[in-house]
Amino acid sequence: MSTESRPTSNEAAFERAQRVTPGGVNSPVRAFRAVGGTPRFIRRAEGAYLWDVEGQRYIDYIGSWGPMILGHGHPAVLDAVIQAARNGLSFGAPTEAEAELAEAIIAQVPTVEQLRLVSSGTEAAMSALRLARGATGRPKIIKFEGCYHGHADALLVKAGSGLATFGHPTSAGVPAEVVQHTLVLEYNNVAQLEEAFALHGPQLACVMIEPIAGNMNFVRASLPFMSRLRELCTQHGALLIFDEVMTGFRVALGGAQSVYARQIPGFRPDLSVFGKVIGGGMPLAAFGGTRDVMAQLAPLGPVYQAGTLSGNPVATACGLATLREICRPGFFDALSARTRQLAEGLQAGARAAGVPLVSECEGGMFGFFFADTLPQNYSAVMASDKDRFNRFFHAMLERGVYLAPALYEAGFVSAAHSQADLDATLQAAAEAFKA
Ligand code: KE4
Repeated sequence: MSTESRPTSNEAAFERAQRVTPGGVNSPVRAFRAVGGTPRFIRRAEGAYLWDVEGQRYIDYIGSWGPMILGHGHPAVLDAVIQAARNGLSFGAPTEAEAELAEAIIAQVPTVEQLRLVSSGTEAAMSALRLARGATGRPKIIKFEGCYHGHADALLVKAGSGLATFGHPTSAGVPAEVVQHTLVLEYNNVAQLEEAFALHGPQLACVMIEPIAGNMNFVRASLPFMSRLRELCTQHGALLIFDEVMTGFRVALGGAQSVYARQIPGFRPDLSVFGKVIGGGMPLAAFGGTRDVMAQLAPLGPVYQAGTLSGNPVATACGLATLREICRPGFFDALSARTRQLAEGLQAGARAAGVPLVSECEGGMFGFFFADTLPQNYSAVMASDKDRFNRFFHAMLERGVYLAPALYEAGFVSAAHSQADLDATLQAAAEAFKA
C-alpha cells in the first residue's frame, strides 16, 4: 500500500492517478476531456452535495450518472447496505433478496414478467442483445446514432454509408466482422426505419433504443417515430428492446415505457434493460421481458449468460432500499416538480441574459442545449454551441455547481436537492450565462 500522503489538490490527485490508470480515470467521461480542465477528485458526498479533495463543495447534478436519486448517504439505504454487508458480501448462491428485488422491479414494470440481475448496464444490454438473437434465431440488429448502450463490441458502432451497408466500429479493437450485423439509423427518422425494415426485416433480431436519449443530453423519441417502430417490430417479428438503464425508475416509477404507454395505447417494449437507480449506487443492473423470451436463458434454454457477482447481496440490499423510498406516495411528483423548476429556471435565466438555451425534463432527469430549438437527433445535438456549453460548465463549477462534463450528457436531480439548492443553482447560472 502506497505510503504517499493523500493529495491536497485536484491537480495532484489527477497527476497521481494518471501515473497508474489510463487518463487517470476508470471511465473516460470523468476525465473532463470534453470540457477541458482538471477533473474534481471527490472525497465524500452527502445529500445533494459532493466535496472534492480541496474541500470545495458542489451541488451535484450528476448523481453518479443517475443512481443517486435519493441523494448521497440516505440513512435507510446506508442501514440496509451495512446490515447486508454484516451478513456476508457475496455467496455465489441464490438469496431471497434477489427475488425480492426482482419482484419490486416487476411490480412497477408490467411488461417485465421475469428478469436477470447483472453487475452493469453494459452487461445487461449485451445480454439482452444475445437473448434477442437467440430467441429469434436472427443475426441483425438496429441501434440509433447518439444512443449509448454500454461498451459491448456489437454496440460500439457508427452508421455505415447508407442503409444497405452495416455499421463501422467506433472503437479500435472491434473487428468489422463483429459489427457487420449492426445497422445504425438516425434517431427519430421514420423514413430510415421503413427502409431498414424493408431491406432487412426477416433478418432483424431486435431494435435497441434509449426511449429518452440521455446520452444525447435529452432527446425524446417522437410519438410517430415510437409508434411506427413498435408497428414495424411487431410486423417483422423483431424484438423491441428499451434501454432504460438511465430512464428506468428515473423519469417515472415505471420508466420511460410508462410515459409512452400513457400516450400510445397498448404500447410495450419486448425486453427492457435497467441499471443505475435499481442499484442505488452499487454495481447492479438487470434485463427482463416476457416469461417465454426469458425462458431461452441458461439453465432453461440455449442462450448462455452468467455472472459471479450477479445479484450481489450488498448491491441488492442497496437497490431494494432505494426502490422502497422512491415508491413512497408523492415521491415522483415532488422530484418532477423540482426538476421542472430547474429546467424552466435555466431557460428563463438564459432568455433574460439574451442567451439561446432550450431545456427539457421528465421526472428527475433534465437536459439543456445552447440552441434555439430542441434537437431531435445526434447531428442536431452536436450542432449546439459547444464552446458556450464548456464556458458555462466551468463558470458553474467555479460557483460550486457540478453539471455533467459534456454537452451530450443528461443531468439528474435528487430528492435531497432543496429549494435553496435550486435557487443557488439558478443564481450561479445567471452569472455564468455572462461567461
Ligand atoms: P454501465 O455499463 O456504465 O453501467 O451502463 C452502460 C449504459 C447503458 N445504457 C445507457 C442508456 C447508459 O446511459 C449507460 C451508461 N451511462 C453513462 C453515462 N452516459 C455512464 C457514465 C460512464 O460511462 O462513466
